[in-house]
Amino acid sequence: MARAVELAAFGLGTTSPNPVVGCVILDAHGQVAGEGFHAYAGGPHAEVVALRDAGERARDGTAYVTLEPCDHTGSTGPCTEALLAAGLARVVYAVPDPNPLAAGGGERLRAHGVEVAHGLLGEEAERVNVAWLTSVRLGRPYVTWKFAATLDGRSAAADGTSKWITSPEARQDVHRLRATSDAIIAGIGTVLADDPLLTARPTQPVPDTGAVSDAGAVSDAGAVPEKGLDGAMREQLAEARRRARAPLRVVVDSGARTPPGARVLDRAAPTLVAVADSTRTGLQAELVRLPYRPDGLDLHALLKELRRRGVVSAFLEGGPTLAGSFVRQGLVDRVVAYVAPALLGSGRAALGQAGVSTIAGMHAFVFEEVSMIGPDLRITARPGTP
Ligand code: AOF
Ligand code: ZN
Repeated sequence: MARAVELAAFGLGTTSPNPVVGCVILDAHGQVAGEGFHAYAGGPHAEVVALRDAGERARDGTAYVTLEPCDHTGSTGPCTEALLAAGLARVVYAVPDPNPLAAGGGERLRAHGVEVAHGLLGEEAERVNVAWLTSVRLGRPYVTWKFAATLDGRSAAADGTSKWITSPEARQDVHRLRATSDAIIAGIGTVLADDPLLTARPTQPVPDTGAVSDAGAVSDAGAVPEKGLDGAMREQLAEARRRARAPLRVVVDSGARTPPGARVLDRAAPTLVAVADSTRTGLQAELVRLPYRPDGLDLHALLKELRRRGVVSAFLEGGPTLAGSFVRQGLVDRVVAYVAPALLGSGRAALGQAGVSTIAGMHAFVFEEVSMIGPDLRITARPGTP
């Protein structure tokens, strides 16, 4: 199952709106007979790739799958049927499928005499697929808020200058995280102040599954992503990359103040500008109109719309005000902080108003991972209490 989780991670960044799934098949003697992962939506499921690899050796064998095998006909046929046809004796899956359309595979297999078990390495399999699982369970994309700050938590100096707080290595790491996201969100404040491109421009291969099997939590610069994949899976990965689309850029801009010449509107990637439903504008951009609340655009409505467009993972950057709104509304699933070894003592805080006025109202997080990226720290945390 550990290998299946590792295989699943090869799909990070290319499977949306589908999950990442890995599968390993052992023959009747317990020897590895086949391996597979799901590489792109519309492509074969992990189980089918592994069954093809195993051929006749799958008979009376065991399949280890990170997600409950599907029992539906979507863009491909049900994996339950494929597993039954191949004559598997046992199927072990890590996480039940929360998608009501596809669930029930475990029961179906059992009903046909296959020995079924689940829960093995559930936490690991959950972690690698957390974005998709969250998007299905909550009906909205998984949101990662990223910021860069000094040791004293400031993202800009008193005069507003903010460029290059963190190192080139940290910025490169951000590009890799962007590349494994389906959408990159920024507020109008950031667009006006920095005129960012909001595109993913990684120089290292993506996804890099070297160390951390987390949704987009990639590290170990320079690792060869295809390492350990046989020919068929390499082809799958190559096909997935050919089909990969640039992340959707989203500007939260209630008053439609995005300048027509803003770089975020260039042709490098699609862009969506979210405006208040009452805003009148001639802005030449794809607009989505959302209800306006006293404290800004309805972010739940924004996320719902993004999910409708197939966004499973969203990367929130740029703008302490917008980040504060997301945090206040409980819409941040993960924080990735790049912390530079420097002090400012004054200047803009990384996070704006987040609805907290007393310590009891603090938003509690638990640290998940910490590593050095060049001279900086990268810390990831998720909501919760230890
Ligand atoms: C995948 N890959 O390896 C497995 C999935 O539209 P389809 O046919 O691709 O089906 C997508 C659903 O199938 C998906 O939402 C999930 O519930 C289930 N399992 N999906 O994309 C896989 N095993
Ligand atoms: Zn399937």
